[in-house]
Amino acid sequence: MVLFKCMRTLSPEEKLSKELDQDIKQWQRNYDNSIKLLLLGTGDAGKTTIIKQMRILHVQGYSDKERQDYIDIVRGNLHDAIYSLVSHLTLMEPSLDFQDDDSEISGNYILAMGPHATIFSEEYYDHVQRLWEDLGIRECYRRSNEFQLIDSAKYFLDRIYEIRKENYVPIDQDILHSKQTTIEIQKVEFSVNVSKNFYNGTQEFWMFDVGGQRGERKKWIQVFEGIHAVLFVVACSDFDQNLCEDNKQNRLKESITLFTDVWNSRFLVDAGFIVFLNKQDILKDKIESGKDIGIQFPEYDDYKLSSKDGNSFDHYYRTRCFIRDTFVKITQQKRDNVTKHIAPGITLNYEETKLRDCYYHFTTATDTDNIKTVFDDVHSMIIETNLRNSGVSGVE
Ligand SMILES: Nc1nc2c(ncn2[C@@H]2O[C@H](COP(=O)(O)OP(=O)(O)O)[C@@H](O)[C@H]2O)c(=O)[nH]1
Ligand SMILES: [Mg+2]
Repeated sequence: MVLFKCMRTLSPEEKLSKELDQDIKQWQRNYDNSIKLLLLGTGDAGKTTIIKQMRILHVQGYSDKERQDYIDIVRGNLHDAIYSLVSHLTLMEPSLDFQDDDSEISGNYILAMGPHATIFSEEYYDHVQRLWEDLGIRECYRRSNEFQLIDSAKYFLDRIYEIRKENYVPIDQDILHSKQTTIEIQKVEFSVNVSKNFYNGTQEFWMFDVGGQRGERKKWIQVFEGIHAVLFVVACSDFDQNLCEDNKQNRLKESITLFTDVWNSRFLVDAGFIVFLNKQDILKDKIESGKDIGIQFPEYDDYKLSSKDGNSFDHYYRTRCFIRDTFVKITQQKRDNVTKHIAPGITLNYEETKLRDCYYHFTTATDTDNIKTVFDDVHSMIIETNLRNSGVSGVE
């Protein structure tokens, strides 16, 4: 009788239900075996760019079809850049002007298209090229911290000769420099080679990307559970810029406040923390062109490098150490009381004594070689910590 029951043919519904059970079990196995990383940070810090680098480095990169999808995004970014420059030129204080009448005609042409244009003619690109050569527009670009301009403005405007071509196909660098606001929570899965003794030589990673603008942050809580490490991304070059969402708030200060909240979040007390001090290329250019972080952060004037950082007088080096140490200080502040939910309905209140490590890397998210090097370190550190916590040691 039992044998007969086992061999009976399953109905379509039973078959479907069994398949679903197997899918769920497989998903659970994958979930349990993966190391889960969560990218956090304010809007435009570089989170999505890091996800793109993982696709380039560890997944199959971008197909021709996916590259086609970036054509409109890149051209939209180019328009966003020139529109912003032209519309702010005459509003600057002290005010700026076009170099000559021809540029002014080109400027009016761009303004007449509005900020969200999507169709661009040959005539359009001629106007943009003329404007990008205009000395007034260049000066406006130099002062672009005074208004909102995308970070990749110069990159795309310098590449207009390629971008305007009819048969233009975005290269990896174009994809990495492009910007599109993240709204949905996104996930990229990839595997990394580890010692053959563990996990058959590979370790699976799941990396989550979320929107960073103020309005998007309430969605973050959905992905906090089971996270092994938070990668907190900071745009260091933001020190002299204000937020899109709130024109009075300094962007780097917003990032510091957000980091304080995330570091102290009771939902993330068990997660490892790694801070990516990002946009080092832009930070270096800014400091070398004479900008001074001491204007927005007066405490910089009395800042002393610690003995391990040496005794450098290089402004860029000192600035990046100053920003890092500002974050270090937050992690060293004593927390008086921690509330932790250990099970539904059961809450523990205790004084935090556990020392938590936080790791720091200086990064340029658009530079694939740099991200590869940094991630090799990050992967080994996370795998090692994870294995050590589970009582295994000796990772390659
Ligand atoms: N030059 C430079 N641009 C960067 C860097 N990181 C990100 N970007 C650019 O900054 C913009 C916003 O980055 P994105 O990854 O979308 O930020 P998110 O809002 O944190 O996801 C994009 O145009 C990126 O290409 C960097 O290290 N250097
Ligand atoms: Mg994003």
